[in-house]
Amino acid sequence: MLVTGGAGFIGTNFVRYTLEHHPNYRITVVDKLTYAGNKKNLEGLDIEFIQGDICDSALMDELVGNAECVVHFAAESHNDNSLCDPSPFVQTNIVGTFQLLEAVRRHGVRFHHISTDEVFGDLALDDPARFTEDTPYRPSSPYSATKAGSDHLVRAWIRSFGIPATLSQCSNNYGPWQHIEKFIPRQITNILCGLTPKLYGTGEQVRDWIHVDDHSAAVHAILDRGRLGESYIIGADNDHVNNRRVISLICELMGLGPDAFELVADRPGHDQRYAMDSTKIRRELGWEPRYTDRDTGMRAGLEATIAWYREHEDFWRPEKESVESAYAKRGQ
Ligand code: NAD
Ligand code: TDX
Repeated sequence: MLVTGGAGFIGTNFVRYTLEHHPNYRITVVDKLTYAGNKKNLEGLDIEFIQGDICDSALMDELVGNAECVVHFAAESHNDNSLCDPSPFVQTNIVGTFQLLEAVRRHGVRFHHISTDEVFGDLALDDPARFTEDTPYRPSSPYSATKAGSDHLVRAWIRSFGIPATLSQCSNNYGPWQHIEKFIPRQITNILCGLTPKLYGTGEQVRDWIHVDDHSAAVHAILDRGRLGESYIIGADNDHVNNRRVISLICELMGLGPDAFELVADRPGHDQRYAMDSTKIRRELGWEPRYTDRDTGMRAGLEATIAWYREHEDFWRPEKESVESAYAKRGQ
């Protein structure tokens, strides 16, 4: 199995999950090691690691040619960064995916493309609808537009060239090894550093949070039993929890009052609500998230995540100051 972007947040968790639950795979990770990737995340694991760029067509040809399947996580992944400089997003998310698809076409290898809920755009806060596999694409940020572009390429390569591929669109992930630029680890590490947690705008926005291990399990269900050519939505029914509730819960779990956060400048073009209808993957493939209970599911996942960041200061401390000073320049 070739895992692209395996030194990032979800890739690291997926590699570890695979080694534990599917030890029949031999894993090669290819990762450019951008600011978001860290080779130390994979230290001590029985895998092959190659530092490389998915835009490098010769390297992708060689690695894909040696694999039986490819799971494609590598991407520029942070919305706020895409608002400052979209160019690496176009390069990696679109051109990089194109290079992988061409290699997959040459070698006829099984390909799974990791996409996101954001390709569907957003819902109004009072809209009870959920995204399904048939929801039209309507991305709103440079990040989500480039992810939508990569999905379109995958679908075109399936239809035009018959590559053996599947796609999945998952909602917001949380868990260990997530970069501290992202919402949940940023607030946890702020509190650990004695800084005030920062909520964009009024915090009414809704993200359908899912624990990263549930995402990994869903990807394996698709690899094992998914129908070629199909897309699968992955979500854990957390679309009743807004950002304000999440930040309050983190404050409480870390011994602060529920209002111990500050409101900061909103994200331009901020998507309001994501909500996922994951009926298809549950019915067809029998996948179920483990972190689901409507009242305590996120609490249990957050408690474990907070404990992980407490115990792994070496993962985040070296970058904390520079991440916060970049946010401070933007009033966030
Ligand atoms: P991340 O930013 O933590 O990790 C991305 C990894 O890709 C890093 O290790 C980075 O070094 C590597 N990378 C970047 N450009 C590369 C290139 N040109 N060549 C090779 N490697 C490169 O991202 P993440 O949160 O782990 O997201 C992984 C995937 O899951 C992305 O495709 C993202 O769109 C998707 N996704 C993320 C979420 C989420 O909540 N984080 C939700 C749904 C889908
Ligand atoms: O400090 C913050 N305060 C805050 O209120 C940050 C960093 C974010 N936010 C808000 C913005 C969003 O409404 O929290 C929400 C989550 O923000 P991010 O962690 O930046 O995630 P989001 O923009 O929703 O995108 C994430 O989910 C979909 C991932 O980063 C994407 O890669 C994935 O595709």
